[in-house]
Amino acid sequence: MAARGLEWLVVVHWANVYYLTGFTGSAGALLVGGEGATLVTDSRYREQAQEEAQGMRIRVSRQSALVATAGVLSQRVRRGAARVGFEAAHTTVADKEQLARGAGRGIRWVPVQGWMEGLRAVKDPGELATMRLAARLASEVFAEVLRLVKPGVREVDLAAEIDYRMRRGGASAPAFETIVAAGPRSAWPHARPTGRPLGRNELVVLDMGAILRHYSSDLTRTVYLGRAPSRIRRWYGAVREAQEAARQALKPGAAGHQVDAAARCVLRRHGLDRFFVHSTGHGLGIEVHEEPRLARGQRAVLEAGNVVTIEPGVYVEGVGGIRVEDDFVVQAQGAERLTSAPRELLEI
Ligand SMILES: [Mn+2]
Repeated sequence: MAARGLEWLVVVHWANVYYLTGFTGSAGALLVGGEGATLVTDSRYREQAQEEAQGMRIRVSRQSALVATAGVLSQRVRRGAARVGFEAAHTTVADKEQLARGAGRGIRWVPVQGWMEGLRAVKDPGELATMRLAARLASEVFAEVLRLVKPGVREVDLAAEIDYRMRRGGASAPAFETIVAAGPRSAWPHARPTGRPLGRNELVVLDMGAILRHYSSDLTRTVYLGRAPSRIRRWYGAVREAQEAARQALKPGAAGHQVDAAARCVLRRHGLDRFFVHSTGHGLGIEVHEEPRLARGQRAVLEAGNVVTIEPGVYVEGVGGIRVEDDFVVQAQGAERLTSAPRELLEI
């Protein structure tokens, strides 16, 4: 803030507010500046804020958190000419206008981007311990649900079993809408489960993640119902090889695009790169998609303590898709895998 000449900063994105304060309410803003920071929220969250954001200055308002934040600013910025930062990626145009109207004249609004996300990208030992548990839960649920994967079972039934078991295992929610996609629909990377029953000789993609103690996991496995034809085995082998190449490229000092290229290069050698329609991976933490990104054009350099997915895939229209996804911690001595489900092609 000092480097950018900011006297104040308004943090509104829930994940950043949680990271900085511990507050999990869905309506709150953190006003940083003056002699410290103030968590501003509305009267629904009085007790929750006091319990979760201990040791912080908390201001509870009958108005919305945004209006109250603007009110605090208007009182504190009396002489005018204050520079106030706001989260450009998370403040809507309407929110920004409301802030500016309530805070009054004399404020210079400065858009900032990626500050808290940069802090969140490097996990401390406590966060890593939590993420190991979240990854273990997803792996255990996969192992349990595998017994239920058989012809005749509907995609929605399996998705419900996955969600239920994650919750029973302590998850507050799935980290995203669980994907169970069979047959030709497995070629849709983000298919929603349907009432369609699984059939014999089909690929099934299962993509699941748990939010455990506020941190996410993300795990994908692909199974084959029957004895896989040689073409499917070849594709699966190439995807696994691509994942392994990316894992080896995953180290402090490597750029995100280099890890992506390592996976893409393997699939190109197998003539499959045109079927790999998304990026190689993404950061994981309080949000299921966060910094750093493992994708084309990502020049940012990885650091020890980053947690990322590596999830190459091959999607062939009309035939099916294969994706294998695990979660890794970037470490100097080599990436640590957090998810533990078996990675060989499972034929059921
Ligand atoms: Mn993912």
